[in-house]
Parts: sequence; structure tokens; C-alpha cells
Amino acid sequence: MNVHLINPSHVSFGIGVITPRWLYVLAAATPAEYGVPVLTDETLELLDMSRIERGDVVGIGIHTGNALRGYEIGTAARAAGAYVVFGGIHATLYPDEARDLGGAHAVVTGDGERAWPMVIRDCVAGAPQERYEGGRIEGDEFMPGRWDLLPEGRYMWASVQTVRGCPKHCSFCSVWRTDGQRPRQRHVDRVLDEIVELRRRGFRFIALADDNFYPVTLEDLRMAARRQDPSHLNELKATRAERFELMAALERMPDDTVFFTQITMEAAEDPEFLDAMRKAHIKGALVGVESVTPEGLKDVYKNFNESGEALVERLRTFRRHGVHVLGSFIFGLPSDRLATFDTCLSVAERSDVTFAQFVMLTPFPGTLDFAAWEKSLGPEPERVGGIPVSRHWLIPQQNRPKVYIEHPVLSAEQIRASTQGVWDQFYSFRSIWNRSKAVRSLKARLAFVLISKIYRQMYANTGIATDSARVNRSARWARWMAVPCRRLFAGRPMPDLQLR
Ligand code: B12
Ligand code: SF4
Repeated sequence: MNVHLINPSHVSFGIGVITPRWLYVLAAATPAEYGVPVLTDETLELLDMSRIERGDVVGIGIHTGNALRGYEIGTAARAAGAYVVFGGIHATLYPDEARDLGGAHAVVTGDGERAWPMVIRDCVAGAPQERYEGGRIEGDEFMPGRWDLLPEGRYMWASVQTVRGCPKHCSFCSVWRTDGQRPRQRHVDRVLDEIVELRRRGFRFIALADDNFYPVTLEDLRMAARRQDPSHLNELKATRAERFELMAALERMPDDTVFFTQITMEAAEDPEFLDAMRKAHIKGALVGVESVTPEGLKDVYKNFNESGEALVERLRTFRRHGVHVLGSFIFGLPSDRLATFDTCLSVAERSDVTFAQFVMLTPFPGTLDFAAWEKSLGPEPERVGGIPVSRHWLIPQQNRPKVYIEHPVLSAEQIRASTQGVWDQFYSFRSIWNRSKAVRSLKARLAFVLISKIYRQMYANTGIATDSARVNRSARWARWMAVPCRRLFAGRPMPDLQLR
């Protein structure tokens, strides 16, 4: 009997950008008595079904975007006589779907660390339950990944989690509902041990796969200080102090280490935090800008963000403190107009962001946007190939609409084409070369160009283009460029590194 863990993907690039953390964490949660789990990450290459045998236990982790491919694998694995178990954010939200369409014997909702050993035990005994509630485990129960199982030289970035949960409540995001609004921070020593292990293995670039690295803002502290009862303020102060403790520990990493995280732009008002990030080698962060207009921010319940020139200033602050920004923008918000695309491009170009992504508003299940959109479709939503658009993830990738939420004034094609246009302009050779001044040497500038181009091919062209020739060309190009790109990210293994 083998235990398999599979990360589904309909497109493989041979090289992965970031290690899918859940795969390595659940490998660590697999009790030794069941042997070494067999890991397959389809973003590298497709699963070889002949490896799955009768009586095997097959764990499949799905988010909404790869659920359909996950169901194909689950169905085939069940037909091969294996026990099929689903988990991950999408299975948490739609456990019955995994059973009905994915051949699941069992579904784990929530965190997997505690539930997974029980599921394997029950499968081996021939009696899996339909549902296991994994719940939300505390920070001290988060497990490090089994990085000894990593395939050699296949990923650009490793990933380590330092906190789960986010106190905000953005309308397009499900994190605060699934992971909760209370930040669950992992003990500093545990984080450090895992990071040191990855650095020993030669990972110089490490993504901190957190929902929000800055869970306590200065404004939160001010508001809590106004309350009579100091307990909430003390709690917030303790959470913040732990962040600083972690960053102080990370300072001791070798100088060429690069961390990247996700953060809200309120951190720009907190120079002490930004400086601590820089010293901790957190050299970049994805910042959810979402919209450049006040109306757009209201659309997504993100009033804590700035718009217009104040936004440009906030984003520049990150750079001034040595933290590069990957700005994330959403198009297709109800208040967007054709002019918004140009305004957004102009803000992105003037605000010193190093990279940017421009995504089209997608109603992901579990979000407020999804609930409102599903309701607006009525009892008989439009169908594509017999599948209601309210279950868009079940529509085969090539037929999936690009824009779902009807816009008051823009057509779906206007939104799609204008979004593609902004990607094209932001990632034109001239713009990239201009931004490459962010790094010094010519070699580093050329590497910057390569990374910008590959980022754009992987994330924009394969996702936004409707022309399948363009999609295939981009996937091929990305596959080809991924190999030299991965070499740029490789670090020297440091087997003797000690920090504690
Ligand atoms: C880091 C991250 C990324 C990184 C790295 C992705 C990677 N290769 O790992 C980057 C930046 C590349 C990324 C990209 C995207 N992401 Co992302 N990402 C995250 C984030 C913040 C953390 C994921 C993580 O590593 N968590 C740590 C691991 C240990 O936790 P986990 O995956 O939840 O797994 C646990 C449980 O779910 C469970 N489990 C998981 N699988 C299985 C399987 C079995 C068998 C079992 C038993 C249990 C189990 O056990 C695990 C341990 O407790 C999540 C937020 C979140 N809270 O999940 C969003 C999140 C997953 N991303 C999201 C989205 C939308 C995207 C993008 C589509 C964004 C975009 N528009 O481009 C892309 C899609 C990329 C792709 N094709 O996969 C959404 C998904 C929503 C949804 N309903 O599917 C999330 C939830 C964030 C959000 N705003 O809502 N992402
Ligand atoms: S989008 Fe970011 S800030 Fe908003 S709820 Fe999600 S994780 Fe938190």
C-alpha cells in the first residue's frame, strides 16, 4: 500500500515557481508506519496513473481553479481501486462535490495536519468516514514540510508559513472566512528551523506563504487603546511583538537570502515595521492594491487602502524602505470605467512597484462577492456546455468564461481585452528595462527582464488570452524559459548553517 499526495494542474511547466506547501506538510503528517508518501505536483509534470494501485490511499488537494482536474484524477484513482481523499480550500467549501464528481471516499475540511493520519488509518482498515473536520489548528501545531522529499532543482522558491488568518474582510477573498480573522502565528523557533533547513538545501528565495504578514496595524492599536478593557490591546501588542521577534531572528540569515510575503498597504504607515522587514531580508511583498479609485475600494470593502496620489505615495514608501512591491490590481469592479485601465497603468508605473499583476474580478466561492453574484443569477443561471456558470470551475478550462460578473457599463470583452492591454504595456520591453534599474549590475538587469517576461507568460497569457494558439505558445515559451530562470534562483547549499 502506498500513500500518494497529488497537486492537480491542467498545465505543467516542468519547473515550478513556488513549492506547493500543502503537499510537503501533509507528507510530514503521514505517519512513518505507512511508508514514504509518493508526491506528484502536476505543475511540474502530469501524474502517471499507472503508479496508483488497488488499496493505495490517494490524497488530492484542491483550490477552486484546479478542482476539475482534481476530480478527473480522483475518479481515475477510485476506478483503479484506491481510496480517494480530498482536502484543501475548495473541498472545504464544497465537500459534497468532491464526493459526487471526484470519486472521494472521504473529504477533509479545514486544516489537514491532525485529520490526515486518522484518514489513512481508517482507509487502511477499509472503513473511511465520509467527512473529517480538520478545524483550525493553533500556530504551535503547524507542521514543517518534509523537504527531504523535494525533487532536485525543480522549484524557484520554497514556501514557509508564519501565520494563518487575516483580520480584514475583503469582498473577493475567502481567507478570512476559511482561515478565520484571528491570526494564528507560528512559534518563531519553528519558523526559523524550517527556513534554516531550506537554506541548507540551497534555497535562497523563500516565500512566506502567509495570508497577511501584517496582522496588527497601528490603527488597530489606536482603536484598541480607546477601549476601557485593555485585554484586546494587550493581545494585539503581543501579536505585533511576535512579528518583530520573528523578523529579528530572520536578520541572522545569510545576506543573500530573499524572502517574499503578502501584506496590506497599511504597513507603509509603519516605518518601524518596514525597516524590520528590510533587515529581515524580506525584500518583496505582494500588496493588494485592488483598485486605484475610492469607488473601487468601496466595491471590495477595502476602505483601509488609499487611492489616487496618496496611493502612489504609499506604494513608494515601501521602496524607500527597501521593500519591493508586487502590486495586485483587480479589473471589472462595478465602478470601473474604460478610463480606469489607463489610470491604473499610470499609477502602477509611477508608484515604483517592481512587479504587478492585473487580475479580472472572479467570484471565488466562500466570498461575499460570490454569494451576491450567485443570488443575482436566479434559480436558472446561464449554462456553458450544460454547466451553470455559478459552478464555473466545473467548465473545462478552454470553455471557461473569462469574466463572470455582469458589469453595469463595460462588456465582458472590453474588460478582458483592456486587462490584457494593461499587462502588455506594463510588461513591454521598454517598461521592464526601465524598472530593471531597481537592480544594479547588467547581469542582474538581464535577469530582471527574464523574470518579468516569464512571470507575465505564466500568469497572464495562459489565463487571460482567449486565443488558444496564444495560450499554447505562452505555455511552451514559459516551459522553455523556466529552466534558465530556475538556475537564477538557485543558491549554494549551506549544509552547516546554524542559527540557534
Ligand atoms: C501562498 C499562496 C499563493 C502563492 C503560492 C501558491 C503555491 N504554489 O503554493 C501564489 C502567490 C503563487 C498564489 C497564486 C494564486 N493564488 Co494563492 N494563495 C496562497 C495562500 C496565501 C497560502 C497557500 C499556502 O501555501 N498555505 C499553506 C498550506 C499548508 O495550507 P493549505 O494550502 O490551505 O493546506 C492545508 C489545508 O487546506 C489542508 N489541505 C490542503 N490540501 C489537502 C489535501 C488533502 C488530501 C488533505 C487531507 C488536506 C489538505 O491541509 C493543509 C494543511 O493544513 C492562500 C491562502 C490560504 N489561506 O490558503 C492563497 C489562495 C489559495 N490563493 C488563491 C488564489 C485565488 C490564487 C490565484 C488564482 C491568484 C491569482 N488571481 O492569480 C493564484 C493561482 C495560482 C495557481 N494556479 O495555483 C485563493 C484560492 C481561492 C479558492 N477558492 O480557490 C486563496 C485561498 C487566497 C484567497 N485570496 O482567497 N497563491
Ligand atoms: S484580500 Fe488580503 S487583506 Fe483582504 S481578507 Fe484576504 S488576505 Fe486579508
